[in-house]
Amino acid sequence: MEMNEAKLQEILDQYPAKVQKNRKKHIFIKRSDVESQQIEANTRTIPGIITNRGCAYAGCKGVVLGPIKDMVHIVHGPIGCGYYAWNTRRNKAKSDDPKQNFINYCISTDMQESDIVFGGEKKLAKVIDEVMEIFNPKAITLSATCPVGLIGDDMGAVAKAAEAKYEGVQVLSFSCEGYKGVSQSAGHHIANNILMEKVIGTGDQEKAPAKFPINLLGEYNIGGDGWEVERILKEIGYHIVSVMTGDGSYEAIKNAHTAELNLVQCHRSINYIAEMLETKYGTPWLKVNFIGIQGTIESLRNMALYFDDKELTLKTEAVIASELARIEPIFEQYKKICEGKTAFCFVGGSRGHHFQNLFSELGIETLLAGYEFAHRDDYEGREVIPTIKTDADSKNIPHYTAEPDEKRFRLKVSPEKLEELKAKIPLGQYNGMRFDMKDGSIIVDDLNHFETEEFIKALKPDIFTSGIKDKYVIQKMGINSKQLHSYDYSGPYAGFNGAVKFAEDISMGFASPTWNFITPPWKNQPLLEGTVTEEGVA
Ligand code: CFM
Repeated sequence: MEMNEAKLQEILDQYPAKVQKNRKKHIFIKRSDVESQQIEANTRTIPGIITNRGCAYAGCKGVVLGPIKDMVHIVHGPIGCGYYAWNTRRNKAKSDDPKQNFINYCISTDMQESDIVFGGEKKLAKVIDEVMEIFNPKAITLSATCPVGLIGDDMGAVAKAAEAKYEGVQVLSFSCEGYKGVSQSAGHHIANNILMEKVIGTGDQEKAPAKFPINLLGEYNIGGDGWEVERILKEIGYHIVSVMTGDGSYEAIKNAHTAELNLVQCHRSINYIAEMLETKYGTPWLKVNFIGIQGTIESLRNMALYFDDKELTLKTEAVIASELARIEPIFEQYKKICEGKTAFCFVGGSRGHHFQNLFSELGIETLLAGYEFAHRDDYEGREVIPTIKTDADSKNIPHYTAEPDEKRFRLKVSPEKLEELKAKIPLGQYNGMRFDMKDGSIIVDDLNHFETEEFIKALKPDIFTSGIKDKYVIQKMGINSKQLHSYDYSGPYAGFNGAVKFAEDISMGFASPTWNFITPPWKNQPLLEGTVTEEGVA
């Protein structure tokens, strides 16, 4: 069955009128014969609808701060919120100095009723003392959960007192209470602002120690993705100043100002820092996508165009050629299993788009895609940003504006060269998901469980890549289901090796005999429904 406006309406008709009016704005069928297709995004989920979103605290602590390995991250709140501090996201990290790698620890103030009634500041200060005694880190983050904001604990004051007590230790406080936004997206922004204001640029280095220095932004090393990207970049000859934030290091991030180019993988979670780095230090950012073989190749070639160095360009091509020669024969084998299949790809804020590359390389067509918490620009392209209205929810994010750094601001390329490059490569730019999808495919924002079931019944995809909350429901419907948040214990899926690993994993899913033991609901339900009336069958 194909989706069209009438069939979409049939699904929506099952909602109460008010809900239908709301959800209609979050769904559209791709058409290339119209110039723009606006979607509503980054707005509140209707209460009672089973959504897959997380909270602002999850976005701040869980996503952006958590992967920084040489800081201790303290969660101020009840122990339940510690779930997002518990490494379920699989952002891996290794360190040359094992005493400064705290990635495996989950630290919570474990607020109890008495702390809620009498205040939790003392308990937080005590936890900082314990952390200093046990781990002796150079820096600490404090992340607020909902009750902290509700009772009015002054975390900033506790952080300041701790900095006075432990000289040279930076203690950063993040007001990222879950309710500060409609999803984890607000938490990304809160974390970005404070990292930019208080960490980036505090290192003493004036110049990177090697040629072609870059920062890799929005790469969280899920299942080792960042390591695979680093492997390729290092082989070509790039110097990676810092990664934000997968396997990231506080010490390295302090010197991020020394890079000559910022790469942006997940723009949703980190485009704020990318923009501010350009304003403050004059360093442009390049949108990359290391998911998929062609995406990786294109990103590498764009980087070479930016640096415009003969040797680097030759090395880029040599690495691409040798990697392709190695992986293509294996990839082709998996392609035979995957070709002709169909997919739904619904993930947080950028993977719903990024992974479509890999699907199409394997001959799989994406019928439906979307994001949990993206903004309109992720669907429609970065140029729509000025037209996005700020609502009350976005005003919860403390404002921060970066200014050019008097000493360190330096244009990395001349304005003329920048314009010339912008015509060739995505500098300071990304396209929305809409542009890469076929006509007739469905784009859904904040897909919920009801719609998930309805779209599956209507389109019966062969594979559904999604998150933890939806994965098992889908699997029980008999659909090969792959989790793209933590990669179901597998990975990496980025770069050349990652593309092969992904192809292998989903092929295994297709070939599994498990599906013979599951009867999808529609096989037991009549496809046509009718009623007997006096006039006969209607
Ligand atoms: Fe960026 Fe991410 Fe994503 Fe994200 Fe996330 Fe994630 Fe994600 Mo899960 S930072 S927006 S908040 S790519 S944890 S590593 S997989 S929802 S699509």
